[in-house]
Amino acid sequence: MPTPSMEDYLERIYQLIESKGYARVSDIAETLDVHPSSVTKMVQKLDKMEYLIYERYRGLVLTSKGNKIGKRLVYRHELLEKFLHIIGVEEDKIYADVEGIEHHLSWDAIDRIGDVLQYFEEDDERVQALRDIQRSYE
Ligand SMILES: [Mn+2]
Repeated sequence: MPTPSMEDYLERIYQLIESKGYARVSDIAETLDVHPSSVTKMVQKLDKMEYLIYERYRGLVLTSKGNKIGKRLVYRHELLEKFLHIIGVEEDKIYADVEGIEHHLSWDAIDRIGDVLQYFEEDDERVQALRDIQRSYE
């Protein structure tokens, strides 16, 4: 199992490859706000664990195992953002909240949160009913 920090890297690498077609150490360092030497170290570790293949001058590619987990991690992040949004969390708090909780929930909890998200997405009246409760506390 990847550690929370490894999960952050795999999530970011997957996103970079999705959007740009490649993930360079410098891009990973910049978007995660860490020193490039830390990225190199972590990338070597992820290579050993067979999440990716890293070649110093050619960059890195995710293995199918790395790609699969990267995809799940991005899905999890996006699901939690949608969930916090629909339950009415202030927009400027959502990203940091997701970064804070995403590594600490079981996949079972993620799936159940997905159920609640679907429950609200299926019927806007449910969202409005929730807003009514929230307004009643103001
Ligand atoms: Mn994240």
